Amino acid sequence: MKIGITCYPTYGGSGVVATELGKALAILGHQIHFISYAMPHRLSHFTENVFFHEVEMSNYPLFEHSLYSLSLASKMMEVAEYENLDILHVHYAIPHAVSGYLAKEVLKKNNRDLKLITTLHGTDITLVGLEPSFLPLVKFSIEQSDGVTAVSRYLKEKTITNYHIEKDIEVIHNFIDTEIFKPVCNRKFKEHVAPNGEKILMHTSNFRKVKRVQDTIHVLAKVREEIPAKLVLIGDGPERSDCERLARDLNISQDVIFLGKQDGLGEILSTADIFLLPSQSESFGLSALEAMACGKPVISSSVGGIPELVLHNETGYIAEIGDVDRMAKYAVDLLHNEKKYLKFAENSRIRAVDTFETSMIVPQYINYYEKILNS
Ligand code: GMT
Repeated sequence: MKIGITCYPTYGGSGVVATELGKALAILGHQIHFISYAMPHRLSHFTENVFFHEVEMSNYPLFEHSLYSLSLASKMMEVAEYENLDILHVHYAIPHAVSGYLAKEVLKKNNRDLKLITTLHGTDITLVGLEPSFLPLVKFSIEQSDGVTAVSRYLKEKTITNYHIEKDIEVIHNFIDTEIFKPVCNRKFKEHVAPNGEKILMHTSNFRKVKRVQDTIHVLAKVREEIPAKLVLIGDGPERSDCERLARDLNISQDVIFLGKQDGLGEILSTADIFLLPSQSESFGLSALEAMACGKPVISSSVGGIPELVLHNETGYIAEIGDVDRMAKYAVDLLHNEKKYLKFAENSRIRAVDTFETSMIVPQYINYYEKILNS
């Protein structure tokens, strides 16, 4: 198949999933054309069958604001036409599904039937898409897509109820390469972060409000009362300064290590003892899956699609949003009980490998593509 993939090229989970999907499809012999304003972050190396098309932005002085959605639609049309694409698969509805719809409709006039598939990832449905000015357009673009997938059952239900959509939505969970994300401890890093053998709590995110990163610092403050521990925070974003301030205010800044954005996450995650994901909203929680693949128990909030991934009392623990006391209790309980800890760690890795490995999920996308092409 010839497939165009559009996604955000930055560090977010939707871009990661889209890029890894494209790479996996290319290895299987499909021709993949990424269309975005920059090269997707995970596409750094040459891969056979993978092509990248950069969306050029018009900078005519009249346009005070970027016309990205239009430029994207034009590029989608161009690539679909000249590369003879069968499918345009857009990740994150806003604005990609609308641009895709435009491209599809224009091509239809030239008797070209380009199938549009939209994958819903999270805040495109649960937050941004609900803004009154966006809602009708998001609903329309979902309804007009030839196929729609959601990364969790939770997100599918939310889409149906929030947008009163009657369309069939296919749930295809996110996936991970468990050969890249696997337990490989980097001793040097561990000694650097926890020189006296302290336990390591870890969290990775884009530091947006929905991630509630501050909760991880409150959890550390409580865990430290019982066990020597450090907190490693990976990523960057709008809440980072506030988190740094909180660590100073609580007088634990020496035990909170901000690493900023990092590549080679697998090695870093492997040095953790427990991964924390206290989000306010999370349609899936790819970062938790990355930690689980590295054999780490996850302590998370009970929101969105996380319970489809983290099994309470098996691969980690789930607490109410903001209940940092309980999260800390769970962490201490696990860190005090080696047998239980090792069982949870093993369960996490097994769950990632058995249920969310790339080779289990990518065929679901291929089957779905075939179904849409034959519809
Ligand atoms: O929806 C967002 O805010 C961004 C998006 C992203 O690009 O990281 O995150 C969502 O998609 C991820 C990949 O499918 C999911 O793992 C995240 O749970 C989801 N984020 C939210 O629902 C907040």
